[in-house]
Parts: sequence; structure tokens; C-alpha cells
Amino acid sequence: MQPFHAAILLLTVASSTFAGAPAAVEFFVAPGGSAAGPGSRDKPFATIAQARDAVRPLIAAGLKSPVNVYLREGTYRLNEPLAFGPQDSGDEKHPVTYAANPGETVVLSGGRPITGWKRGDGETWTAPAPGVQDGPWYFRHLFVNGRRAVRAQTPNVDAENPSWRLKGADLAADLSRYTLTLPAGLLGAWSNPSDLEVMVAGNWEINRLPVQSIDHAAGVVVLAPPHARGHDAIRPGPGRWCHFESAPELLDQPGEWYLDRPSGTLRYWPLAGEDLTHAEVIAPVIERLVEVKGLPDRPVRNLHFRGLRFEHMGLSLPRGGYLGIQACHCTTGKAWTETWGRVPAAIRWDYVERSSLQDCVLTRLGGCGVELVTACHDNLIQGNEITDVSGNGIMLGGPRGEAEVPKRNRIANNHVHACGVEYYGAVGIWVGFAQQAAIAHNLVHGLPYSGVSLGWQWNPEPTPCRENTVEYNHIYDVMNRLCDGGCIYTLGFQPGTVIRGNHLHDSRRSRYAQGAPNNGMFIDEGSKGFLFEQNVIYDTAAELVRFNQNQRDWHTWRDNHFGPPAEVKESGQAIIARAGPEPPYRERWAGHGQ
Ligand SMILES: [Ca+2]
Repeated sequence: MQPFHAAILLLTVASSTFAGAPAAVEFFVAPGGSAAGPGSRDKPFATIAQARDAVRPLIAAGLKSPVNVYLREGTYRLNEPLAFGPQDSGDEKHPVTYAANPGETVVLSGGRPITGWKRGDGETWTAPAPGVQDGPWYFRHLFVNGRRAVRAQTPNVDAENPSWRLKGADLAADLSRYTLTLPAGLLGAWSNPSDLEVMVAGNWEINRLPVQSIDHAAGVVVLAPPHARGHDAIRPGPGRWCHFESAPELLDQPGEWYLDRPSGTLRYWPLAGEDLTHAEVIAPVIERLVEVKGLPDRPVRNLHFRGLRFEHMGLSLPRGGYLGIQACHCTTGKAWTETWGRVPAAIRWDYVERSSLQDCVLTRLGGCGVELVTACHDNLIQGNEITDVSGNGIMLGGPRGEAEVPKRNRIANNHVHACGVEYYGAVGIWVGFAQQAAIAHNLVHGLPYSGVSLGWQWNPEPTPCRENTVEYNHIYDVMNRLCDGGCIYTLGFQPGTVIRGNHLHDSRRSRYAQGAPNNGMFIDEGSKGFLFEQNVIYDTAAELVRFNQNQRDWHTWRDNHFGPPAEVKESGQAIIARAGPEPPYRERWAGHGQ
């Protein structure tokens, strides 16, 4: 219970300063503020970085009072990530807080407005995207009036069958050539094929691969190098679902956009009622919004963010593409068994302690939401809404070394939904190697794969991962696209871990799903040493609880309430399949882990 008490103490201190205690030093920032400052309520700073730099000398001299930086209403456009380090730390009695001025809406945006729209060919409108034609800027995401627009795609997202099935895939043994084959008549003579991207879904993760060229008559897609060998259960092969993005010919219905690199022109087909002379069209320019980075011997401490909106993070596709492994982790070597990377988050913390992210909104992001990685201890991620995110919502967990594994962090009362909109293997809340984490009272739903994923070791050998608690979360409407997961997914030996009082239902099954069943809880490889008590599970596409390479009696079960699985689940994609016989299920991950 130590982390809980620590969190409450932080909150109490922060609240008293927000009540206007005279001891607090206050700075103000406003869009249209002054570069000269002084950062008062009457003469606010223009940028958050100015305020940060004004606070630093106070910290260096030794804080005598808490510091509150109030951001006035409006949008703050970031041209680079907002960076905080050890020199931005508060102390136990004098925290440093960056907060929205009470009652005001404050947006930290990594995007740039696209203006100058003119009527183009047919129904489409065009606008210049400066910097695209000559190279430095290219974007894969676009937001129109706050809605994520569809990158020109085929088949269309609302088609009765929004995917095609691959006929085959062929990766040369020496990785020199990678081709996909589709049934005759599907591919077209599409322009700018080297800007095409193909999504190929696997069992519990996906691939996003850049195209080099297309032979549409032969139905052959040549992928752009460098190539790598993905996991057998993920990589392209006969029967895998796919769709294509980003060619001018694919822009054929309202809501779709295409960025024409050769001419530096953005094209968009407005939805009914959308007036592009007044619409807010935002394209991301940066790939991280906030970075808080301490040092091993000098962590960032007592730094708080409150009531802010973080929006418009872009993310380019890696060279050779994204070859998913699990939960937004991907292959970065020549084979998935080598080095792994992962989809980055808009907000990343390393070596951060006793700090918090509260009552914020993270949305319209081309990567993950927030990640606490190396040696982050006693932090609080609470009361945030995380939605319309390409990857995972919240991530906790870093290197597996005892000195680096995050400890005593609390992730509570967050509303996490509509994550994984681009990387369908994403989860709502991911906890990798972590210790004494509390994942509590979160509302998690509307996801293509699992809700909460706990643990990151594919066998029952001891790791620093232990004594984590997942309790009183409401998790539903998950597994809308992929398979082999559930509302809660677990991995590895985590002694002292408690999974208690969770309300789990509507774990679905879509027609994309190719592989093992979808459950209320999927207790996967090596899971061992858990206490399951007072969980309620019902309406799942397959077994309420499933075990793979571990057994029910490796855990303690107490007073759970398990209802029947439903026979048929409707997915959020209106793609319906009966829970039924599965293709042969090959054991996975044996002998591997990160
Ligand atoms: Ca289309």
C-alpha cells in the first residue's frame, strides 16, 4: 500500500497550492504572450519553454515555495518536444506544477494548420503543404475539425468487405526481395507507388510495410527494403487480411485525404457539410510532444502536469516498415528474434519520481499515449482521458534490470478508449517489467486487441516483475480486430500479483481474427503466482478464462463470478463471426522473450 499513500500525499500538497496558498510562486503563459515576460498574470510568457526556463533559477537557488505555471486558454504549437530534466524538479514540500488555468481549455499541439484550400478536381479540395515537396516534411496523419481523416485507402473503410486477402507472400532467404501476391484484378495502375503502404494483419499483431513498386496486371506488390523476417504468426502469408493506403487513385470517397509528395499538395474530399474555407485542418510536424528525462543519479522529481490537452503527434514509418511482435513492439533487426523496438508515445518519462500526469487529455496521436520507461518510481497517472491514439494508451515498463524496472507507480481512474486505431495489436494499458504497480479503477474499452496487458516474460522464470495489482477496472468491447487476447492478458512469473474486482465483458471476435480464441482473461505463457479474486466475467467470444503454458492451479482463485460466454459477438467493425472451431494453434514464443 506504500505507493497509494505516497500518491495521496502528493495530491494533498498539489491541491493546497492550487487553492491559492500565498506561498506558491506563480507564472503565467498565454498564446500571444510576451517573449520578454515577466510571466505575470498581466504580462504572461508566450511559450511554455520560457516559463520552464524562468523556473530553473528558482530551483537552482533552492525552492522556498511551490511553483505553479498556469497556461491560459488556447493552443500552444510545439515545433519540438517540450523537454524537462533534473533541473526542472520540485522537492517534497515545493512541487513544480504545469497546469491549465482553472476552467480553461489548453491544447499542446504537435501539429500545424493547413490553410489555403481551393476547390480541386471533382469533389476534392487541395492545399499546399510547404516543406513536403523539397523533403523535410511528410506526414501520415491528418485531423479535420478534430476528427482523424482517412488516409486514402482501398478497400474503403466502410466497404462491406474492408480488406482483401493475400494470395501469397515471398521473402527471399537472403532478405533481398519481398513480394506480396494478390488475386488478379484487385490492384490498379496506382501513381506514386513508392508512397504506398500496405497493412497486413497477423494473429495478434500487424505489419505496415512500404511499397516499392506494383505490377498490377500480375497482382504482385514489391515491398521496399530493408526486409526482415517477422514472427510466423504475424508475417504476411496466404489468406492474411490487408489493405492499401496512400495513392491518389485511392482517394475516392468523402473523408479521405492524400498527400502528393511530388507536388507538395494535400488533397482532401470533404464530408457532407464540411466547409474547408472554415475547417480546422491539422497535420502533425513532430513525433513526440513531451519528454521528461532524468539521470540515473539525478532523477526528475516532484514535477506535475495537470488539466492539459496533448494533441497531434505524428509518426513516420520506419525504413522497411513496422513488423509487429506484440502490443506495439516490433522487429528492428533482420528477424523478430533479434532486436525489438516499439511505437513511441507522445509523452515519455525516464528516471522520473514522485511526479504526476493528472486530468489531462491525450488524443489525435500517431503513436502511443504516454510511456513511463526506465526507473520511474512512485508516479501517479490519474484521471486522464486517452482516446484516438494509433498505438497503446498507457505504457509502464522498461528494461528488466532490478535497478531500472519501474516501481510503485499508480495508474488510476483513467478513461482509455479507441486506442490502436492504426496499430491493431495495441492494448489500452500495457505493463511490462514493473514492480508494485497499481492499475486501478480504469475504464478501458473500444480496442482492436487486449484491454490490459501485464508482464513481459514468456516463461515462468523469475524476473523483477512482481507484486503488481490490477483491480476494479471496467474493461469491455475489446478484441475488435485481432485474436489471442482478452480483456486482461498476462505473461510470466509475477509473485504477489493480485487481479481483483475487475468487471470484464464483451471480448469479441471479428472476421479478421485468424488464430487462437479471444477471452475474458487470457493467462498466457509462464503466468504464475497470481491471486484472482472477486472478478466478474461474462459475454466473451470464447472461454471466460484461458491458460497457455501455465495452469489454473499455479494461481489462487477466490470468489470470482464467471458467467457464460456468449455464442455470437458483434464487433465494433460490424464484422461478425461465430465463436467456433479454430485453425490449428501453434505454440508461440517458446524460448523467447525480450
Ligand atoms: Ca478509398
